[in-house]
Amino acid sequence: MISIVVPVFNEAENIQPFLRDLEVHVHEPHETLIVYDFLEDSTLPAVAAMEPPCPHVRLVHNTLGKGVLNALKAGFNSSSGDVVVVMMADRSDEPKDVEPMARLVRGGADVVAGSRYVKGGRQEGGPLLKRTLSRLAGVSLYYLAGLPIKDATNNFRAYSRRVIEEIPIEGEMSFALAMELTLKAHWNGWRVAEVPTTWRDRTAGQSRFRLFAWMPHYLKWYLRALRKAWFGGKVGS
Ligand SMILES: Nc1nc2c(ncn2[C@@H]2O[C@H](COP(=O)(O)OP(=O)(O)OP(=O)(O)O)[C@@H](O)[C@H]2O)c(=O)[nH]1
Ligand SMILES: [Mg+2]
Repeated sequence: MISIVVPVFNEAENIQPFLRDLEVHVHEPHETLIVYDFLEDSTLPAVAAMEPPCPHVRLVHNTLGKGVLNALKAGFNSSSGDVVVVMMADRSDEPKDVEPMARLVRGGADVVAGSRYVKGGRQEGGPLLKRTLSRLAGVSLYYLAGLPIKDATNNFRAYSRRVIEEIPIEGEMSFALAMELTLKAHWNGWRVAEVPTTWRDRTAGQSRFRLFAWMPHYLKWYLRALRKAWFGGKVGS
């Protein structure tokens, strides 16, 4: 089964079309874990109001603490699939890519990234600075650190069960989680792969991405990756 982990924060406007679209594109057995932080979240009544009800949906209350990283951890803890896909509720990620990503995991990859920076992948919209830094990070880690994918920062990813169960998460906040898990899997010698994807900026609801507050978290993993590649496995691991 594929567990699709979706963190949500007041996604009332997006959640219904998001879930309907997912059901159109994901035919394999799956569960969709909608992870919310607080009972007043506007996403909850919007899910409850779906007629007919959306199948395969489970609401998960994140009680580990506020924020996306805790929400993702809570989703991982409640997931039971052999493949765990992280996806956003704001319709930025393409549901049609979920099955091809899961297929690669089942074929032996431990991390499969939805990749905007390869042929066939695209990024549409979003703040220029964020886009530029993300692309620079991804492409430079590919060429300078030997990471076998070009998109290090996109959180649209499929993970194998052993990534979820065996890789300890050190990060304390932010979406740098995708980078942390991907690098650690790579350092373990596990297979990391990518599929082209198109990321589109949200058209409804509000972004909560905190570029400057989260930058140090991304930078920490970025520098660790360069140190490892240049000075060997023991430094800064
Ligand atoms: N549970 C939980 N989910 C969150 C939180 N912040 C954001 N999310 C959800 O995480 C997903 C991505 O959040 P966004 O704020 O769109 O951030 P992003 O997609 O990385 O960045 P942009 O879309 O470029 O702004 C969405 O589904 C949000 O609803 C949070 O504090 N808690
Ligand atoms: Mg978003």
